[in-house]
Amino acid sequence: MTTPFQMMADRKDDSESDLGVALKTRPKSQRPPMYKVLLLNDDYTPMEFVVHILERFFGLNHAQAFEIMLTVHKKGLAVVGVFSFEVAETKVTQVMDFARRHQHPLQCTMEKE
Ligand code: TYC
Repeated sequence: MTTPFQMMADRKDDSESDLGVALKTRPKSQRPPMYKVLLLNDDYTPMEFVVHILERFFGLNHAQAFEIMLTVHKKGLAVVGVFSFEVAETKVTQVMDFARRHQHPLQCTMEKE
């Protein structure tokens, strides 16, 4: 026969049961993957053109755009924003089309964060 005392002794407390299960069955993350948009340096694209692109397609003010352009110029590349796949792809296409139309070799790419 099981006594009430034994039944209480067999019950798992919250830290043993609930929390343990919660950790093992962690719900799948709902957040979609995000993509970094990268701007690459080259020797020919004018600095003012890059600043204009950063203002026009990435909504940066002049000071922010100039700072990121200088980072790309000095370091070789910089992340100019992080977006959903579709938005990142659109930004890359806009930049590449605009650069090609103006005959500058500027390169813009994206990579999963
Ligand atoms: N390096 C270029 C120059 O000296 C400027 C430049 C900056 C080009 C950033 C591309 O993504 C770039 N005119």
